[in-house]
Amino acid sequence: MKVKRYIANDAQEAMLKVKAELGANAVILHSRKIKRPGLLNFFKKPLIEMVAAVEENEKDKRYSSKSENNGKNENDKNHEKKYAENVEGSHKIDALKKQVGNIESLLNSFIDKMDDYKEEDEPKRSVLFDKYYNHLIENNIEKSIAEKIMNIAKKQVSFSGENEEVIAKAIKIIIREYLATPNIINEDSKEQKNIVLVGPTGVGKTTTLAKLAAKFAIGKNKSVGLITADTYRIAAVEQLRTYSEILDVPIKVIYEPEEIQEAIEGFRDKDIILIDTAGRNHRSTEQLEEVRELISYINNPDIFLVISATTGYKDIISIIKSYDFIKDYHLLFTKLDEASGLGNILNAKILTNKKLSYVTTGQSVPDDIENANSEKIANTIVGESHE
Ligand SMILES: Nc1nc2c(ncn2[C@@H]2O[C@H](COP(=O)(O)OP(=O)(O)OP(=O)(O)O)[C@@H](O)[C@H]2O)c(=O)[nH]1
Ligand SMILES: [Mg+2]
Repeated sequence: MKVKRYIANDAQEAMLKVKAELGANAVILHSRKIKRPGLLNFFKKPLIEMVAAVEENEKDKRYSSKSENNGKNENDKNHEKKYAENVEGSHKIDALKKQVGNIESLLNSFIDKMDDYKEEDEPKRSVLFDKYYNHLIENNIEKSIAEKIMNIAKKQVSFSGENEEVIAKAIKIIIREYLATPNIINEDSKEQKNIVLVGPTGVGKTTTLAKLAAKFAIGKNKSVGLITADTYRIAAVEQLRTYSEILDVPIKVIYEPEEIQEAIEGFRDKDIILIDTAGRNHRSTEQLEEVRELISYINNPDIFLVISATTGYKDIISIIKSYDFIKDYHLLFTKLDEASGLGNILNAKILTNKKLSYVTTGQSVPDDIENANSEKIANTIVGESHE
């Protein structure tokens, strides 16, 4: 690893120096303001000291991830198509819903009583029930949650008789109720919104931030400002800067958590401020402490914990645990197009009891984002037919 120290007039100039010499994959280890030497310079703007490092062979790896992503694009299209088909399917389900409207209120009362449910009251599970139970497991729903869902659905069958359509419908309603009503950003709020995306590395925070910026700035004609606290990789700043140029929304880069206050102050005329953070290893308490510190400087932040729908259950638990220092946040799921099943959305929702918000379904900025829709997710999990 090559480590170098740079002094520059401002952060941007320092970044340029690092980039020119160490390349886009350089990692900023440290940056701080320093006083200019000499008495006469005492009142002048401070200089920036930046220490950066790069893996010696890192430059060669720069393009490999790009070609991988291109490969993914084809896949994305297929998954997106599948997802789109499920949307179409949801219209059919709407019609079905009317026919079995009374099931719904019945099930809701079961969900309320679910925690009193006693295992020994269970009738034996039939082949059809086993099939649906297995289907839920295959879609990454955690075992105990799948058990609960099937137990509630079973009650329904004792009213309606064992009929595949009724079971499927019942399961969809139960899942939908568990997922509850998502809560998206109210872009018409009179107060300025300070939106912060946090989460593990590589889940899609920056891409999602750009999608949201486009949604608000172009789609809703709001004034938007971007702030990035991710200065660990030069490429990360460049990534957001590129979006900022394309979308014509201003961007501010901060190097220390406390600088966020000044950056927000500078955006006081904006309706919405979107704040990107560096991907944090949820197993590193030190890295998480920085997130905690950053958030502590923001008034009324709207925090979104970004999780990839492809994450395994064990990691979901560990991610959720490591972010439990944040009292209030929303869940934002990415990469639905790549997930083998959407069960982890349900698992995370039940584990956290936080509201769902948006989901992302591909790499395209700004298109591949939508408001989370509990019914659509439930329909996707259960599917149309299992014959
Ligand atoms: N298939 C798919 N890929 C996505 C989605 N969202 C983001 N990506 C891709 O995931 C990769 C990482 O995205 P970033 O936005 O850089 O992720 P990040 O969380 O900001 O990463 P760090 O800042 O390094 O923690 C990129 O290749 C994105 O194109 C999505 O919904 N579906
Ligand atoms: Mg990022």
